[in-house]
This record gives sequence, structure tokens and C-alpha cells, in this order.
Amino acid sequence: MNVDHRVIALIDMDCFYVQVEQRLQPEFLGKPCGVAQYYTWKGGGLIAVNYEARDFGVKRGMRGEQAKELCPDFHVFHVQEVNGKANLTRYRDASADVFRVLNANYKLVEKASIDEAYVDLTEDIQRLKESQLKLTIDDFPSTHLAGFTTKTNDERIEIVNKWLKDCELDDEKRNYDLVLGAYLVEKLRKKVKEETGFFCSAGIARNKILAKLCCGFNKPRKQTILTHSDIDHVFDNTPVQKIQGLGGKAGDRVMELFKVDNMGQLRKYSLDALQASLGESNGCWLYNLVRGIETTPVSSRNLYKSISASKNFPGKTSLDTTEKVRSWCQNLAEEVFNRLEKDRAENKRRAKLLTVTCTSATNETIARSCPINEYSIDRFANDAYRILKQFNKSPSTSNIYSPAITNLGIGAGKFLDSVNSRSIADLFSKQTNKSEQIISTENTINWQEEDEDEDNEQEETITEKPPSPPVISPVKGDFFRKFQKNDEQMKTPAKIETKPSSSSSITSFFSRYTTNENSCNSIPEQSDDRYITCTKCNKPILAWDMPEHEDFHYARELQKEENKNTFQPATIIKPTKPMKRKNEKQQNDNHTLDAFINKKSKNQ
Ligand code: TTP
Repeated sequence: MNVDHRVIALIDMDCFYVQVEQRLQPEFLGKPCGVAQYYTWKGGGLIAVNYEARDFGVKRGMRGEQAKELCPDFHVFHVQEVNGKANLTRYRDASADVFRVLNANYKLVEKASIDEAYVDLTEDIQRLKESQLKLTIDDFPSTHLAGFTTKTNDERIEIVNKWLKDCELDDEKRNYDLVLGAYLVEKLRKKVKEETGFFCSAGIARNKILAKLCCGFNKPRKQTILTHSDIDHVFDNTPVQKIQGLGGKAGDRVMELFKVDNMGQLRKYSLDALQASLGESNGCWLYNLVRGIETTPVSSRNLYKSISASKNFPGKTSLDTTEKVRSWCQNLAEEVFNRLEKDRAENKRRAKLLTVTCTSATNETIARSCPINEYSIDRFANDAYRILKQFNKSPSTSNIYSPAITNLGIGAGKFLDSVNSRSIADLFSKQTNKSEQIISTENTINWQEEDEDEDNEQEETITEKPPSPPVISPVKGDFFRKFQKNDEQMKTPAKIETKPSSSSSITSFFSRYTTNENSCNSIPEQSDDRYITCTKCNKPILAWDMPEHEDFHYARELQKEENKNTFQPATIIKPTKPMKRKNEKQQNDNHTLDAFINKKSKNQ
């Protein structure tokens, strides 16, 4: 399909958690409200604020008491707590209600977060075109055009009406499918409201990044179209950091390297100049994006790629004894277990990798994983604790845990379909189905992202594993680059040859591919029958590590396959450097299987 003709919508629920609470307590509808975690300090931290309250200056991140000072009628809902930890079940269930509606109406729906979904409308628009539908402004009661600020509804109607007429008169009908897209999204949002009670907003554009960007232009309860001809104007006013993928350090570095604040300022850089600093593929990606071209497809994936629970322990609450660490391993394990069981029942799949993440008071972050042999709270908790024990610098005779833990997370991922095994061909065909997952993080206003690969192991591989202490491997990073590319991308010739101010490369900030660290324990004796020789690399691998080890090969093959499919005419060199996680030097040393094995054996 020609990506220039795609129409993608990003549907984003308005102040979602607040709406979920108001659905349960309708007497608060229309009143200024927010959702806070914890009653403990100054009314709890607000994680969601509705628009009525925002009018009073109440913002996410404020304390409930502070909000009440700004808005005396402000009502605070509190997130339920179980075992001293936030329980997000009601929001997850509400999210499932929304996705049921989206999935019932569209084939290509991708869950972007708990309250956001991408919907590819392209096919439906083609069908609609055949029906010769006559549309009027009345079919677009909440539609706006990006790049136009309207103060009143009359102004909005005037602008949208004129645009509709222009689209009709345009012989090439370049924007007509965006018109139809907006019409479909008006209907879809109405359906979501009717069937769930929730209001949402939407962005409609030619690609996911633009749809996401313009969705935020007119919230709540509205939708915004971003046409190709308005991109330059919009980008001239779009801070680099507002673009998905450039939000964090990557965006900072782009701004620093090219001395720019907004996207439009990047237009003056030639392809060569961008590639010289960002690497070939990232340079291409940015060069095209600045011109409104981005080709990541919407993948019909509605399930989270991992199920995680984490909690912050700031200041004095940090986990500084082994009892506290153990007890929180148990609590988090229980939450993960309960959600995994629910997920198994609903989605007929099983997770096979447990990941423990922890940040210490000295600001070091570690992430380690081990296989899941069975779903069991105690097993998860014990495995997590065993991992964490290794990072405790206090003598084993002491009950002090040092350095104390300020954030602890347990997650389960790498799901296997319980019913079917999959072949490597399936694996390859799924390579575009990567997207962000949510780690439920409470007490912090902070989403984490992780993007793990899929694999092709059968369920039996897990269940037949002998019970064993966890084989700890540094957690596998993002297997795949965030941005898919294809040959549609390289169309525009470079304009002005302008070199950025610094020649340092930021390739690693973009490259999300981490060469696998596989989980070999040691170089074994040949006679040891716990080991299997890998047919791909002839290395002896512990039987229960085989799934992880095979992923290493799959990832490599995927990498090669992806390299073959990258777009022309630029030769895309896949970044081979993994993204360097803060304070994870050790992980970055393990770029090859050999290096990993050597390191492991050195450590034995
Ligand atoms: P958002 O979609 O970011 O925000 P929102 O739905 O509250 O408001 P908006 O209308 O501006 O989109 O997040 C969805 C829900 O996720 C939000 O209601 C609360 C929760 N959340 C957190 O718990 N922590 C966070 O850091 C963020 C951003 C959201």
C-alpha cells in the first residue's frame, strides 16, 4: 500500500482515570475532579485532572490539597490500594471496554497505552469512497483543522466548511480521504461514548506521529485533522520534544546538535547533514519526518507485551532492610501473578520471562531477568528476591539492604500463545508488531517503556523446565528499532547543505536495538546432560536457557532481514550500538554472545 494514502487516527480518552471514576459515581459528572494516589501527604499526588479543574489551574502532579486551594469545589478520587500499592484494575477494565468498541468496528487497532489507540482507517475509507457519500458540515460537529486557531464554534464551522468545499473541488482529491477519515472518526467517537460512557479526542493524519501530534491540539471531546499542506506551518510551532520518539534525551540531543527548538527549524538541514550526526537510518527518519513522512504501520496488537507492577520508595520509605525487600517482592509478585492469571484466562497465553527492575538510593538502575517456569506468587517473589540479593552490598549476616531500593518493579513478558506454537516465519511476519507497553508505576507520574521481542517457543518449553534457581541475564533491551522504514520514505532531495554545530553522533539515542545478552551460566563439561548444543552456534547451552538463547539468534536474523528491507536510495546501516541505559555499563559490555559467555564464566 502506498503509505502516502494511509489515513490513521489516534484515539485518546479525555482525562481517562477521572472519567472512569465519574462513571462509577455519576453525581460528580461536570464537576472539577482529579484522581490521586495515596491519602498520605497533602491529599495525594494527582495523576489525572479533568478539564473543569484544569480551568482553575489544577494540574497533574499537584497535591490534592493544592488543587483545593485553587479550586475549592475540587473533588479528589483516590486510586484503590491493595497491599499498600495502587490497584489499577478498574482503569484497565474500563480500557478493555473501550478497546472492545474499537475492535468491533475496525480491523487495524493498535493499543498505544491504557487509553490510546491507533486505528488505520485506510481500507474503510476506500470502501466509503465507492458509496459516493454526500457529506456536509453537520457530519463534522467536533472536527478542527490543525494550524487554525478558532475561538468560537462559528469560526470553526467556517474554516472546516471552506476546507470541505476545497477538498471537493480539488480534481486530484488529495485530501478527500482525510475528510472521510474525519467522518468515520466522528462516528467512532460517538459509538465509544454511547457504549462506554467515555468521551475521547482524536487526531487524523497520514501517519501515526502526525495523528498523535494533532490529537492534542483540540482536547477534550474534539478531533483534529492535520493535512500535508499544513505540516510546515504546524512544525514551525512544534517543539522538537512534542514529537513522539523525540520526547526524551533523543529530542534534547537533536536540539543541542542542530541548535533548534522546533521541528520546522530542522528543515534547513540536508539529508547528509542529518545522517552525519545521527547515523544513516536515524538521519533518514528525521529528514523525512520533518517533511511529514513516516511509515510505521498500525499493527493490530491489542495485548500488552508485558505485565508489570512497580512501586517507588522515595526518601525515608526506601527499602533498606532485607525484610522490606522481601516483603515488597511478595506484594509485587502477587499483583503480577493475579494479572497474569487473568490474562491467561482471557488471552490464552503465558509469560515466560520474569524481569526485575530496581533503582537504588545511589541512583543506579538494574534490570535482570530469569525464565518463568510456573505461575506462582512465591516463585516470582523468590526469584525476584534472589536477583536482588546479588546487589545487596551489606554482609549476608546483616539484615540491612544496601544501597537501599527507591524503585522496585517486577514484570512478566515474552508471552507464548498457549495453543499454537509459532514458526520462525511467523516470528518474522510479526516483526512490525512492536509497540510500547505500560508498566504500571504508582506513586510516580511516569510511564516507562519497554519493547521486548516475541519468540516462537511452545508452552511446553516452559512447563517442562526443571526447577532451578533463576538464571539471571541482563534484561534484553528493545529488540527492534522504534521506527519502521520503507522505500517510500526517501523521496525528497536534500535542500541546503548545513552542518550541525557538533559532529558527535547521537545514533545510540535512537537505536533501540540491543544485541542480545543470552543467559548462559558457564561453559559446561561436555558430559553434563543439562546442556544442549545449539545447532546455530554450536555452543553448549543450559536446557532451560535455550528459549532465551534462541531469541538471540532470532533477533539477529530479524536484524538481517530488516536490513534487507530498508528503504532506498540511502543505504541504511542498522545501528549496532545498543542504547546505553543509565548506569548500565555492564549491560553494554555484553554485545556478543561470546562476550557474554566469557563474562559469565569470568564471574563464576
Ligand atoms: P493521559 O492520556 O496522559 O492523560 P489523561 O487521559 O488523564 O488526560 P488527557 O485528556 O490530557 O489525555 O493518561 C491516561 C491516564 O493514565 C490518566 O488519566 C492517568 C494515568 N496516568 C498515570 O497514572 N501516570 C502518568 O504519568 C500519566 C501520563 C497518566
